[in-house]
Amino acid sequence: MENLKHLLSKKIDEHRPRTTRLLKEFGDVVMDKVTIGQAIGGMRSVKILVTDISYLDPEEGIRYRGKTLPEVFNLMPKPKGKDYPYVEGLWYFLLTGEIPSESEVLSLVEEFKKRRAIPKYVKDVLHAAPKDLHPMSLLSIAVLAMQKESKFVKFYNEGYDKNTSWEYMFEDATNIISKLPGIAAYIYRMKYKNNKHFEDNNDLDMAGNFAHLMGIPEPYDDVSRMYFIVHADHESGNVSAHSTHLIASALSDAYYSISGMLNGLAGPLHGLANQEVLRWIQDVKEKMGNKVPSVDEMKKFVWDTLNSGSVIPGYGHAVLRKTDPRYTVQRNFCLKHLPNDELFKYVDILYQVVPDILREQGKAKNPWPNVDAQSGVIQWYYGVTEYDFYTVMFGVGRAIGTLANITWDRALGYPIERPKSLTTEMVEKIAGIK
Ligand code: HAX
Repeated sequence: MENLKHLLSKKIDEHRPRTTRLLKEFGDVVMDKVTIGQAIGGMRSVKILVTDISYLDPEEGIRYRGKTLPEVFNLMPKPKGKDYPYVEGLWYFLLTGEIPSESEVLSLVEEFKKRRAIPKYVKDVLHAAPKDLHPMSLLSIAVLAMQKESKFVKFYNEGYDKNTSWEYMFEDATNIISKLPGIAAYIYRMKYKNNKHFEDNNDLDMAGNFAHLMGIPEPYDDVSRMYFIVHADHESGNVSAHSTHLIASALSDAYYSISGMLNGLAGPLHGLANQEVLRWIQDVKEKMGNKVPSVDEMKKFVWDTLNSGSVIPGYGHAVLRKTDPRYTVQRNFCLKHLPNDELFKYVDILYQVVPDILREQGKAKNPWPNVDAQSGVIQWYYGVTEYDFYTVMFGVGRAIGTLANITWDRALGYPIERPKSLTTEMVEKIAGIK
């Protein structure tokens, strides 16, 4: 951990003059213009945020620190005999941009183990919540309950120094990531498995221990490694990443920021889409009397959904204009591990029919599948059939990227966010109609 902090400190020292120079010497250079359509239409495509953790190319998809997902999977150290890398290594990589060595990852694995115990009061809070509360709300509440642990708040209250404030954000962030998988598994077992829990297994890495706490055998540990890594980051402008950044910009600590991030992720147009996909497929299955539909039957079901005014969950994207590489990674996993699974066949037929239908309908700018179209199928196959829970695991993954981002926000001294708003009348004047 000291190695990681030392390297991060060096990277921050090297980076700061770049940001300072851009601000001081080039602060007035125009990066983009804003149209009325963008102001009213969710600020789509306005170039207004700066991050080096990941970049989303509309045609190619996500790159973490300049590397594609297959490159990340290939280059990062893996536990012996496993197909997917240590998730702990991703924390190192996203923070520093350097692929860690095996010993660097192993020291981080040990550090995460030291930090992963869940405070008893968090469990008490979870048990006190209404029984029918959505697991995303439970996760958000659990994170918020831990806010009293914030090292950043203590540092702020005892005399704040902008220069070193990132160190306290980094501490809080590492604590949150270490604890989140255990909290997620606790919520799962509390809600769906008669409140029967397992103890942490100290021989296991973060994802291995998560699979163990969920009570699901191999290769679910590898599924979890893949799942947490593909969901970790998707640039800064999506709802979950932007909420984290926005909340942290008020010098709110990482607990407040991640709790808010989870609330944004819980929206059906964002992270909840993966549960919606499963709910929707179950609906097709029921209507088809449990048989795999023909292409024509599936086309009819897709059109019926669109004509009822609903979106096709798992398809479309605000930035991407091609099949999401996160979809492809998971599709390849399915082709290898569950090619004959019935739900996978449904998803496969949807891949054959939905893009053409969305193109024919002519509304969606991107007719291709996104990350959420495929992920639920894998979870279902390994026994996690409670699809309300899928976004919780998305949230555990997403915390890694967003926490790396706000650690760097503090390091680079990003100020409080405060865009300007206008009244409709002012916009009408700009449009020349008033
Ligand atoms: N099915 C039906 N219609 C769709 C559609 C879909 N999958 N995707 C977009 N459209 C529609 C939009 O609703 C919009 O219609 P209106 O003009 O009537 O409002 C129109 O096409 C233009 O939308 P867009 O510009 O292509 O897409 P947006 O940037 O506005 O929205 C969304 C992007 C991802 C929210 C959208 O594609 C959608 O609702 N998809 C389904 C839900 C989903 O899969 N969400 C997960 C996205 C990935 C993610 O963030 N995961 O966390």
